[in-house]
Amino acid sequence: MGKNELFTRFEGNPIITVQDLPYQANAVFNPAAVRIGEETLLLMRVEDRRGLSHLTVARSKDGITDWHIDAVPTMAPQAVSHPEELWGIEDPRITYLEPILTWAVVYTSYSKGGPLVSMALTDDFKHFERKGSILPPEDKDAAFFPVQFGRRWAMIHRPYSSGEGTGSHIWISFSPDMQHWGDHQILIPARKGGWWDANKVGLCPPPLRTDKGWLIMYHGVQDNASGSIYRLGLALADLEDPTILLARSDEWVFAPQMPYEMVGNVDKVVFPCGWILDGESVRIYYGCADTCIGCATASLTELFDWLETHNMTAKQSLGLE
Ligand code: BMA
Repeated sequence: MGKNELFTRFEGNPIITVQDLPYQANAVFNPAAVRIGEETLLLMRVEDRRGLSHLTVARSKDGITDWHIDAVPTMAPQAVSHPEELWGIEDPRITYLEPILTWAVVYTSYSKGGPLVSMALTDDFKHFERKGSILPPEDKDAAFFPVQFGRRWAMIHRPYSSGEGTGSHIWISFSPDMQHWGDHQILIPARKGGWWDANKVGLCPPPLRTDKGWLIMYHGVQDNASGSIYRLGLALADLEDPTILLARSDEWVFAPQMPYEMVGNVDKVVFPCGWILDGESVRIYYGCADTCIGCATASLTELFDWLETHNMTAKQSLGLE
């Protein structure tokens, strides 16, 4: 890649394709990612040949090669007990909930009424304790923060509003019990006009805790004559009060460029649902064109340096037409 690129793609990309699955499917993409001991675990969205999605686990020692993928879907939709999962479950994000020492998987359930936010808890990524729908349609791209704020859980999500003068913005909400959510407010608005993130924005991986604040990676959608382009930008929220946005990048930081990102089931999409901090290095795991999975790394210091010189505060962005 050019010398100004902050992220370096793994040269063996894509790291996982549908051919790597032990069973037939249409596509594997948009994975959540966590580190458990020495192992990297991906919870991947797999779209079957009916067009419906489920979640499947892949594990690897180095996080890049030699993936061991579950022989059957790890978490399949359960439409009988959970009718909101009728048309599948998609795009998981995983957060380790430090106060209760367990993993929360937040995912999109594709219900008859539209996509909504669902949640399950797990200790082993084999058994999932479903908590059902936690936010109604249309809402997706949600993830928990790992800690509480004033004894309340916090979640970022992306409700959809189609009315004129509104838009699809990133919101933050709070809950005393993980089930009932309130104090909803916009955290990162979609911009307008020609901006790369004018038409929609949505959280990508869960917020990442750093010394400088919660690092947020989000996708921005730009609609043009040939369709939509999904690119990635950065933002930073205050550690103590994540409703305060400290920074937001003006430019995108990662975009579809390689053939496997440009062409697929949905062209020109990069869509990470997980990232892993390894010392100074951040590794994103992303869906490529809704078809396969790629991996890219960046230096955390370089991301912060870049964000400082490309910072456009929330206030300024809100004022932009
Ligand atoms: C979004 C989500 C993602 C998908 C993307 C591009 O709305 O549904 O799952 O990768 O569109 O198709």
